[in-house]
Amino acid sequence: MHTTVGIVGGGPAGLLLARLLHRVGVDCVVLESMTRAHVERRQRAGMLEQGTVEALRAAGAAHRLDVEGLVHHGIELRFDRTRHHIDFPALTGGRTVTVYAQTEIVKDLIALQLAHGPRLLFEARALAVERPDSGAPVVRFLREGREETLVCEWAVGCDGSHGIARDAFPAAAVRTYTHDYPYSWLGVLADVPPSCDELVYARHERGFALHSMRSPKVSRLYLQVPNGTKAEDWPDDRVWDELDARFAVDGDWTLRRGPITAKSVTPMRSQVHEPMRHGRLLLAGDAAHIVPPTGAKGLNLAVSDVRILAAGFAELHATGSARILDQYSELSLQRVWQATRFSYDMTRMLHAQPDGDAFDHRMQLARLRRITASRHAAAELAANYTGLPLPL
Ligand code: RFL
Ligand code: PHB
Repeated sequence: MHTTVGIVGGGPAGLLLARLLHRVGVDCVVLESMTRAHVERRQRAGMLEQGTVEALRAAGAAHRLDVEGLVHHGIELRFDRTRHHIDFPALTGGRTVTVYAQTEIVKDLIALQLAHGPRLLFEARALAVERPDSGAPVVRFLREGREETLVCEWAVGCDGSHGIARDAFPAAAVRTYTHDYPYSWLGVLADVPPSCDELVYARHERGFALHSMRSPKVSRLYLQVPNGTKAEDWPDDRVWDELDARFAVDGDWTLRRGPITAKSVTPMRSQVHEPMRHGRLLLAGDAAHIVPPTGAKGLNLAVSDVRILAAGFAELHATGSARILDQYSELSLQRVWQATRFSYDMTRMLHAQPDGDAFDHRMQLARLRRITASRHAAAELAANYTGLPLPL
């Protein structure tokens, strides 16, 4: 099999890249190791930056998003039993964010791709990317028990944090930066209307809690839990009681309870692999970097990588110049490190330290009070949360 751009991984990064390339006439093939049903069911992100929404529109993949997506004008920070609204449009010159589940983005992109191309192969597991230094990298993959090859002009690894594309970088050419956090998130999905209009990020001595949503009928909630926690140790009543304790405020507010339909534990890690390009192999999304979910940046970063890549391939196709592709790693990493910093700061500011460090606790409160007291401090949070500009 031959193509111009061989894409490993059919998550949001790979699928969106394929769509954007198809729109500018660049041929590509997407190899996805899992089944369509599996990819469409994986519960992940929910909060989209404005630039992410614009990229999905540019890809012609926002018809349902524009109808069902919930536009949010801010978030709530909750601490000391008090609620504080951070008004994004007022602080950023009109920017907003949109709640629309990653599962729905993936469904929309898959439906488009299966109807209009380019080629998308499920249950096609890439084994290795070979010869990234040559003008024709090769992806070896396994399909229906047989090994096949995809010969391309460029290969893009969009295969997530456990992918194989990265392994094709020579060890001496890569530097990996990692920070592990001493806590995880227990996430639940519940068939109950959200108890709030905007996302609530709550800092509490018992630990962090987040109230998010998937639709007017479905709530998504998270609790900080110790590393190593098993979801089975958290029966539904315990989850709701703990959420109640952490979201408690002085004044009127009640958390609605409903049937929990999914429960999972996610560890928290920041990791960046540099560079994001080696020869004709480029990495995008979680394959190159992961952030803790507190800043809602993972999916948005995957999309910004893809926007830069798509601009690079469009330029190459139209003019023969690889100027943007040659700068891809530096351009993307600027934004990656800013999002890594923001996610780290949000995480550190909102989670209880397991060793109960009293000084740390006071620092967290001082940071939160500064954000709610100073327009400048709030504007800095709002600018990062709604998304920094693309460095293009
Ligand atoms: P994905 O989504 O992991 O997709 C990678 C795809 O590659 C496939 N694959 C392979 N295919 C072929 N051959 C191989 N050898 C392969 N190896 C892997 C996989 O099956 C998969 O389909 O990476 P991508 O596309 O880079 O997208 C990244 C996002 O999924 C991720 O950053 C976000 O979900 C992170 N995230 C959030 N991001 C946000 O922007 N806003 C949020 O609100 C947000 N909340 C979250 C999150 C992630 C979470 N978890 C579970 C980690 C909340 C949570 C709880
Ligand atoms: C989610 O809705 O899953 C979500 C929203 C915001 C975050 C993390 C997760 O910061």
